Amino acid sequence: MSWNATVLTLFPGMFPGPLGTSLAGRAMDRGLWSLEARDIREAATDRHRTVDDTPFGGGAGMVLRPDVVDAAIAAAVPEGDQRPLVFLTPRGVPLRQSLVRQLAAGPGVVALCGRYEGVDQRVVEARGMIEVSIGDYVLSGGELGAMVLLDACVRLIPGVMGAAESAEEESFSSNLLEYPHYTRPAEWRGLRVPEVLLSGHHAEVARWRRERSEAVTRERRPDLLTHSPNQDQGRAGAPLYPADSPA
Ligand code: 6GU
Repeated sequence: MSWNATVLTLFPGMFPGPLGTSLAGRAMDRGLWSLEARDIREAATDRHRTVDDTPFGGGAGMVLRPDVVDAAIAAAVPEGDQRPLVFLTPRGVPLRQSLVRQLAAGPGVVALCGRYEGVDQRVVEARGMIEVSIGDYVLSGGELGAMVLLDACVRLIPGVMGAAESAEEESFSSNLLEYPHYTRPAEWRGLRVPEVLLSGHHAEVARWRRERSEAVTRERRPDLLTHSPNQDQGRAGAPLYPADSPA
């Protein structure tokens, strides 16, 4: 039983892209996960292979048609498929490690990549899609978002990371940014590694790291230290797929 990703996109040639190399690529070669990128355009029915149309109500850009997107999903997703359907869009809920953990623990994902101005909202709702954004900036399509989501999930699949890359202490596991890292040489261009790290006192090292983590989090991401509703995403008792909520 491996973890399976299906990506629906107008640009299937963008995949596997970076997911075919490094940790994710090796894990794919080892059969720990699979990726199928499917062209949404193959679900178009007219002779021009039309996938989009102008927005009702006017405005710029084009919108992916609900019938075409629905047919693309039907063709890609077998009856009874238990995988959640994730729509990558800048108007989605922000992607967090809590959601990544839950998706990684399941059977895989079906990822729909938006292009143009968007996707007709009726098919988004009719298919119960989870709308997810990877950050507060605008990308030209959901493909890079899908790659980010998949990379984050794949590294958590059992067997993908060795002890060397263990995810236990890293940023966001504890809602803190990581402490800084140092290696040899102990002095470089006159700059010494913090002495406590050379001391061999494990308890003092742990205390120093915790203090540095808290300081850098206060400085760069004070929002991580205060409660926000989205931090409940994925926690016990909280909904896996929250409805739209303010950022
Ligand atoms: Cl998932 N898609 C696009 N087009 N823009 C984004 C995004 C996704 N996440 C942040 N910006």
